[in-house]
Amino acid sequence: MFVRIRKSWEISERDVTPEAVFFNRRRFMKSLIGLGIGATAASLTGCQSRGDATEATGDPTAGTVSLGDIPRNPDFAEVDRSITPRDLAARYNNFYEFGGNKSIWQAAQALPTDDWKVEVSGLVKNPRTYDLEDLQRRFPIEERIYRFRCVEAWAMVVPWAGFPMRLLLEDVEPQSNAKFVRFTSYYDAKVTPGPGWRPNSLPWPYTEGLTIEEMANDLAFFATGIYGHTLPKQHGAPIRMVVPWKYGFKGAKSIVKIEFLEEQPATFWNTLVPNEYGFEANVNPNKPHPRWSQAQERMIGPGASFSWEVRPTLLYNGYEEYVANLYS
Ligand SMILES: Nc1nc2c(c(=O)[nH]1)N[C@H]1C(S)=C(S)[C@@H](COP(=O)(O)O)O[C@H]1N2
Ligand SMILES: [Mo]
Repeated sequence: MFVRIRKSWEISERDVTPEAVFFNRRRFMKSLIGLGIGATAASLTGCQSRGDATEATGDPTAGTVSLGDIPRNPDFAEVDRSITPRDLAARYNNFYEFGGNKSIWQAAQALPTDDWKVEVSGLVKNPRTYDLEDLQRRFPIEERIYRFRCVEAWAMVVPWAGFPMRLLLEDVEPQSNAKFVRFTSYYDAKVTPGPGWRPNSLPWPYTEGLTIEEMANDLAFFATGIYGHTLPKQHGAPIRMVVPWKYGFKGAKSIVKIEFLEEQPATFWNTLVPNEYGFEANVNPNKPHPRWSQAQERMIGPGASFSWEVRPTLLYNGYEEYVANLYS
């Protein structure tokens, strides 16, 4: 292994990969060598490339389009802390299809978003396949400032643009036996090989799930934009879920399918590590992750993570008044 000196703005390996520790690096290196690309493996493992990608080379929001004047929902016009700078949020991401560290924004540009379709099927009266124009026409877009909390204890505040999931529920009309919803992210092993994530060894595609009641909650949101612009690919273009009272992994990106089901669906993280990533996954300062405390969180900031603002974690990420009734 090479020895390297960490630059001040980098984040230690331990800080950034708690969700990724299960991915077996040794096996990964072997699989790369098997593919005849062993020579480039070192630059793909993340150790070396992380710094390069977070450095100020290139614009991580290039290619996004302004959404113009979007009405801001007055109920979600501010929170108890300042908005995370756009550039920082766009350079610090989890999107494991494209790699196992936070610096995947460049790799994620390979996501093909043309002619996007979202299929809604299963136990609904009106199954539909929406393209982006259909979504725009049917569901008026609004802006909401939400707290966001990753299970890894980093957090941010961002202005999403999109529409409440409830509007889609009303459009497709779930049948009475529909109890759960599964959301599926885009996946094509040719486009998103993910360094080290041998396609067969992980439960791709990325899926997440909610109960119907959770999906109908005021807060549950489909985001098609962020910071007044269309979503950059690394944030889950062109449409992703946002469920701000739950840990970030519940918010599947780049959604292609929504299915209404009778039984609770298996989901990506819950299948991989059921004792660490539960299906419900509500933000809770009093329920530690088996490997770290959830009592505090660090707001994404400039520089190294140890210099970031630390705040106490809020029950349901501060959204108790909206969601506590779901869990009583
Ligand atoms: N398809 C897909 N969706 C995903 C993920 C992922 O790896 N793949 N990561 C999740 C996790 S762990 C987090 S914290 C958020 C991060 O969202 P952001 O990068 O836009 O901040 O996306 C979630 N949605
Ligand atoms: Mo996360």
